Amino acid sequence: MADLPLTEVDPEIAECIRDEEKRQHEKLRLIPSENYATRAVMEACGSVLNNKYSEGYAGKRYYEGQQNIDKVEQLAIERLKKLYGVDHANVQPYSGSPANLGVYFAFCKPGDTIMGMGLPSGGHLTHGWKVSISGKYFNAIQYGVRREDHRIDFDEVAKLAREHKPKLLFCGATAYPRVVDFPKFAEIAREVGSILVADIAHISGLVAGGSHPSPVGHAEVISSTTHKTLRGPRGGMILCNDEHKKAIDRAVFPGLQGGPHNGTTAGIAIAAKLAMADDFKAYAHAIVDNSRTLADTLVSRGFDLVTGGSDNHLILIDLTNKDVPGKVAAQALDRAGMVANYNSVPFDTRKPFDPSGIRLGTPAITSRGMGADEMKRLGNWMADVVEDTENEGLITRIAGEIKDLCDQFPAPGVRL
Ligand code: DSN
Repeated sequence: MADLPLTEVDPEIAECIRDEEKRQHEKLRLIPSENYATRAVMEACGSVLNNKYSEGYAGKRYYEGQQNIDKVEQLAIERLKKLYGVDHANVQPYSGSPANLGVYFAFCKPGDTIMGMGLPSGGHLTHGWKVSISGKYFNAIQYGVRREDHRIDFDEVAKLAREHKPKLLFCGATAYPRVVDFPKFAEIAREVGSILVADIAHISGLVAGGSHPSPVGHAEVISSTTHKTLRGPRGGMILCNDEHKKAIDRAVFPGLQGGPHNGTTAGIAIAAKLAMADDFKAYAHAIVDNSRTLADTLVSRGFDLVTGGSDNHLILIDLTNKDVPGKVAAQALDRAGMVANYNSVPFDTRKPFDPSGIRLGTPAITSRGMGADEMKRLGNWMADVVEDTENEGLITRIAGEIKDLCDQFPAPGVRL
């Protein structure tokens, strides 16, 4: 069995993968944290690197046979250092949540005070939300956005920081459609003696490509996933200056994890190399341009966007004025070939599992090469569906039009 292809060994799983390839080809994938990893990244993830254990760091491993793994990890580290202009990179966190746990473990003890953006305002679970270990093991203080414009409330951030003096101040979000003002956060962190952590999971590709300001020089520690706008494998990374290198490395291994996933490490190295190429800059800027065009189209069709628009890769729509719950809208959009996720909006009066909004973004459709014309068509299709969620005739027609569009823009890394 060991040398037989998947289709023979396990036809059921082979069929699931084929169906997923078809789905990823024929739908417009709008979940802002998703993308298409390049074919080279996928090859590395599915390679023999999967077979090797390598606890430790290059030159200091607990297993023999690291001749190739050490090279892979060093390439990933050196490329990320160059790409982001930092002293050090740890590429071993299994994903974004373990990366953030690594940061906590490097600097905090249980019960210490930390501060981050609340989940209902667009922050991540691991920034101190009460159901997450970050909210249970630490004294987590949460800041939010202003009620009037849904922008980060820096008066509140400064007031809470002065009052609680958190050891770590997290900035960065999962559902915030605007630029994160890193210098402002850094000023507050400096004043109260906190370490500023920038979680750039959503925007690491935009930062690399120059379409979002960089936190380097402002945040002492930067955490991220590697598979969102950066377009690498499912993984995580922590970037820092030399001062924190030892603490971060120790926290990730042996503090938190065992052996790194070496195929992923190779994928990160490839993604970092590709992110240094000129066409990546064009891609990163196109993501933002597309998001703005899509936001404008949606506004012209009467949608109420959180903060009124977008200047990154992400759009958050409050559907209250359309009288359609987020879940109903997201399900109708999926049937029509547009895959977004239902999402709470700031000060939502509905429950998180049945919220008022939908969240969408342009990374994956930009990776397919789509531009302004496609964004305008998309915005109008979305409006038609959300305004008539039970019209299955309309939904079927739009699903067909979307499939035709998708046929003209092959998805990278997806082989049908
Ligand atoms: N919260 C996930 C997202 O933004 O989709 C990432 O962890």
